[in-house]
Amino acid sequence: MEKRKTYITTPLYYVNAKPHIGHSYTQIICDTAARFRKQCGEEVFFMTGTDEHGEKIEKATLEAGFEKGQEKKFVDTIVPHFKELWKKLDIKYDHFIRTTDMVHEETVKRVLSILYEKGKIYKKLYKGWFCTPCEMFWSHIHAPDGICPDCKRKLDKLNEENYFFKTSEYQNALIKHIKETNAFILPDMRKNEVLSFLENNELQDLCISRPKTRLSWGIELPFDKNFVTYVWFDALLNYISGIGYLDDRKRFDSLWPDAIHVIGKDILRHHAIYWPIMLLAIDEKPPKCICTHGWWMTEGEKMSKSKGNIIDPLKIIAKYGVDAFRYYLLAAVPFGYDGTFSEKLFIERYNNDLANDLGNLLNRTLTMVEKYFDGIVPEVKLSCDEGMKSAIENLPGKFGATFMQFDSSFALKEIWKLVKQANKHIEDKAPWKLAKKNKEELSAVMYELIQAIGIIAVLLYSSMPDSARKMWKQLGMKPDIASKNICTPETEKEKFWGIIPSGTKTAKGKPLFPRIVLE
Ligand code: ME8
Repeated sequence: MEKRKTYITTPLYYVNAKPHIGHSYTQIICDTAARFRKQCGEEVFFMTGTDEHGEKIEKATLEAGFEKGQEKKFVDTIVPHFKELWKKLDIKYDHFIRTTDMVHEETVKRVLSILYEKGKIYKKLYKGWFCTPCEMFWSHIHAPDGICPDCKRKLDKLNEENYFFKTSEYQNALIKHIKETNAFILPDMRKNEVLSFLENNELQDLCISRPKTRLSWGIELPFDKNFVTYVWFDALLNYISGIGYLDDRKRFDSLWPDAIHVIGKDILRHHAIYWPIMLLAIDEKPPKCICTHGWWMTEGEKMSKSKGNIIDPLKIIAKYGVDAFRYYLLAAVPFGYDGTFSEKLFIERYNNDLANDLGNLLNRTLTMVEKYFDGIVPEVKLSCDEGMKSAIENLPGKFGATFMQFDSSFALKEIWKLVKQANKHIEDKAPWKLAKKNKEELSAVMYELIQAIGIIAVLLYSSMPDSARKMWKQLGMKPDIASKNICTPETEKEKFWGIIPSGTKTAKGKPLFPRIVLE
């Protein structure tokens, strides 16, 4: 059997338009989690991709001037925009899956056949509400006023024969699973939301088809060529089709037990209700964790392609750099909550956290090591400052505990506590005065500051890979920072003290975070 690996996924984004800050956020969370877990010695497989079938895409194809039947040609023009942005954002995924990939289409057909043969899929006439933008059916109980409970747009009336999946049979099994599985849905407020929905509503069977008379761009049902598969039923299966469910069971078994889906709260119900039920119905386990973040808003509204209020991440990156952008998204909002993106807020945080706090600490310290010790990290004869030492030794543990739960904002705050403590240490000790009277104490202070920056760089690597690498280089360190193992047992935490050995030749470079001056 292959060694077990942590398997991290993003949603598969619709290719009806270019990606924006919201999509970037999910990608950055996943990339950061994958990098950090690798630093902790875990093996990780990180998958992302695109959702390419369904009504939205068919409509976008025609709007882009392509003809009906040319959907694949259209999506082929959009996918590179996603890949280009992920490259610019320094997103290191292991596999990019497209729902038009052959192995995915075959997997969807296989699962449909299994469920059909098991008697879990049946045909009936559907009369009721349908939300075209969300591709969701709504009963009169959930939408008595004809407005979509999710996107608040007007619903369409539908009267049509379709295939349904017996979702309702699994309602109790799912409630049990959610209650009994620790950290299945994160954060807790989302778990409670799902449980309350399941405990207060009778699940409706899920419509899993669309008649070809209405939609032809999709995967044909293996048991009825007059229908294509509902786009969500198709897309959710990517999480297993991409890791060998159909063609490489060994690989699948090594990855599926530790599957973590990172999603936005808009698609929680699909992931926390329909998806686990689909898996239970084919005798597979639900994923290990569904990790749900909030929304980026602009002017009080969710940023979304269909509302046309998006901010282009490429413009922000071009102006301020990729790591500043990554840092802002990861630090500004506690995991699970909504955040407002504005350039003003971005600049404020950049100037405070990166230019003032971190940038100053790095520049001042390296300048002093250069000035007082010819750029060489000094030997220390005195006993060191216990406050600095214990803050440095305890930081990785504190940071890791929250970071593993995806709370990057909280975890980064822990780093900034040390940044501020180190800056205060400089003010308190006034090395420029020590230089005149006490070289031994000066050595100790410089050593302490360098150790603080060393551990800060290592812990920042997953969030700001390029800047952390540059910090590491300025500290004079040669081996790749990505390979610096940070999850050592509690008993070994003193290893973090001395992470930058005495005698290392530092190499102060250009300031990493120059202040942004508003015109
Ligand atoms: O829903 N704030 O694709 P999608 C934060 N194809 N995150 C946001 C966001 C915002 N304003 N807008 C989008 C789909 N996102 C389906 C998924 S998965 C099997 C199928 C992010 O292109 C967030 O991760 O509409 C959200 O869940 C996802 O993009 C929706 O992307």
